Amino acid sequence: MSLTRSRHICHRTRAAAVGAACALVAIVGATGSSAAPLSPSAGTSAVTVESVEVHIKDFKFVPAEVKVPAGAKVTVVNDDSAPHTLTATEGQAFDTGTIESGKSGSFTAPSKPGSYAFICSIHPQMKGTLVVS
Ligand SMILES: [Cu+2]
Repeated sequence: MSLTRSRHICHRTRAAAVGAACALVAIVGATGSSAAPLSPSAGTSAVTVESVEVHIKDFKFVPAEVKVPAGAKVTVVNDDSAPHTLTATEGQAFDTGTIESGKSGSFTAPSKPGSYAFICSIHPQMKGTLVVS
C-alpha cells in the first residue's frame, strides 16, 4: 500500500486521464487518515524568507502583490504560453528581462523599503506591485 505516494502524484498531476483514479484515491485517503494535511504547497520545498517566487499565468502575475524583504531574491516563473517580463515601471529598480514560456528568471529586490509598481514590458496591461519591507 502506498496511499501517501499515490495521493502525492494525484496532487501534482492534473491530467484528465488520472482524474477518476485521483478522486478514488482521494476518498480512500480521506477515510484512511483523518489527519492528512491539505497544504497547497505540498510537493514543493519550503520557501525560505529571503527567496520569493512569482508566477505568470494567463497574462497575470500571481500574486499581483509580492511582499518581500529588502534585497530578497525573487524568482519569476513563466507558466504562460507567451514570453513575459517583470519590470519596474520607475527608476529601473528591477527587471527580469524576457522570460520565455516555461522558463524562469530572477531579480534582486531593492534594498530600500517601499512599494514598487511593475509591469510586463511586452504586455504593459499586466500589472503588479512589489512591496519591499
Ligand atoms: Cu507579458
